[in-house]
Amino acid sequence: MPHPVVLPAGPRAGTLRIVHLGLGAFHRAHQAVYLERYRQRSGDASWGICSANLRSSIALVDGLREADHRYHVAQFTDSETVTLREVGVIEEALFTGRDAEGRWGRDLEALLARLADPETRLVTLTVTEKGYFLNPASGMLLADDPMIAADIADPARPRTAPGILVAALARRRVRGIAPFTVLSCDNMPDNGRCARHAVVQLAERQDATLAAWIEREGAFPSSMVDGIVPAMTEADFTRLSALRIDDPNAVVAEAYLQWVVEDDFPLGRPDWAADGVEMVADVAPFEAMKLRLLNGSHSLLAYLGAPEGIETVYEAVSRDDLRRLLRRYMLEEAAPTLVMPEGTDLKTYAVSLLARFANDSLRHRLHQIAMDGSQKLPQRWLIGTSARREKGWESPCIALGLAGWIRYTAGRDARGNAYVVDDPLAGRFVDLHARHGQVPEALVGAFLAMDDVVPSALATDADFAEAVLAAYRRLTEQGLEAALAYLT
Ligand code: CS2
Repeated sequence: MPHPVVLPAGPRAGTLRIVHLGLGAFHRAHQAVYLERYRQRSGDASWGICSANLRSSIALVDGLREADHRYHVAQFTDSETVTLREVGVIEEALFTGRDAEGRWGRDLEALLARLADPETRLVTLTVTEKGYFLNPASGMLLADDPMIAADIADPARPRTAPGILVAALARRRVRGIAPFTVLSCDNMPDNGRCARHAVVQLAERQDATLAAWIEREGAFPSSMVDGIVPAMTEADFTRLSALRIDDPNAVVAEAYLQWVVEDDFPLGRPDWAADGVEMVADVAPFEAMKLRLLNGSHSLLAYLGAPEGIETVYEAVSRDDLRRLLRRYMLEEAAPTLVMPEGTDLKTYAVSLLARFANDSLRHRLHQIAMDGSQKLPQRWLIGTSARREKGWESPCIALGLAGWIRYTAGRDARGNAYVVDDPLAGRFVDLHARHGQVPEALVGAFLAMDDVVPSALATDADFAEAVLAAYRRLTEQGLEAALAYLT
């Protein structure tokens, strides 16, 4: 491939009106790229980002500081076509997680001061589903979670995203500064409402008048984000080196990006519609479409493919039977549960997803997607499946998917190799497999009875349970190929 030119970062002015919580690969390759485009086009540098990592990536934060907060994004359409850009909109990087010595909150005070600054207008979030600390089924705050309990006990030294937002909003209220707008960019339906719930419920534990003020004055628009950004591998760094990008903070992503945002920003926002951000009155149809079709398909591939030793999305969709499964799932099973956004044709969208999954320049690992299934499955599979069951319709693809998930959570692949099941409920999975692993009926029943994951209408649906059990038996006794052949 000839060496493509690197698009240089735009001008910097140093006004940081945006604070981001969740500095990771996705943020660097998605929201930051949109803002970079905005800055380059408009010349307006007043919307810089202070981005904070709340968990474990101290090396990333320090790496960005060393690099004057500039890094590269390589956007691949396929292995032949890449756009390389330098991004400079993140002008401050902070770390508030736990360091190697177990100490929390190195830059916490700097982050809280930044959030309480009247210049800060907007807070964007990519803290993943579990970072909201809400019960996925009921939407109630997980007040007994040790991290949330720690924030309730010591509100001035918060560790969680909701805790940090509450502490900062309390400072603003005392100083007579209006709340910043909170824009969730996580893969959940009504993600703005989730952010509001988490923050208001946590504030209620501390100060009812603060909670009422946030509820009344705060804006929490929802947004749908899309862009495939796999975790970086050594091979990615080597590939970038060959393109003359030697940057430890670089990110490889697909070229495709979408961001649909509910337009509710009392303190203003970048005028970024010309840069591809779609401003709408209601994000819900976009979010349901993307979660059920894209993320729902991803999870099917992950739970069915990873235990078979299939490593990546690309490898998975190179198989005819898995590609057929996705087509059937999207076009027959998910389609009737969706009201598509105006102007978007479901079949065209589904076909474009299959093409994106077949991008041979990304190594998107199935185990990465399989992470946190307990938090992801309700919105990806189960809400749509409940709607189908209400109409008496079968859902064979999702029944097989659930069978795959249950099998995946055992932590052992078809060849007997162990892998880590990364999920907040992993301890419960171990327990269920230890107790019921030898009796498929009991095991499937126990998983479907997890009422913080599976909606009650599905949990009590005997026909559906039977379909999951039959799929589980087929999968574990006859293997994936046979289970898929039975379906299609
Ligand atoms: C994936 C998403 O890891 C996962 O669960 O399904 O990260 C997916 O790649 C993005 O949502 C695409 O926009």
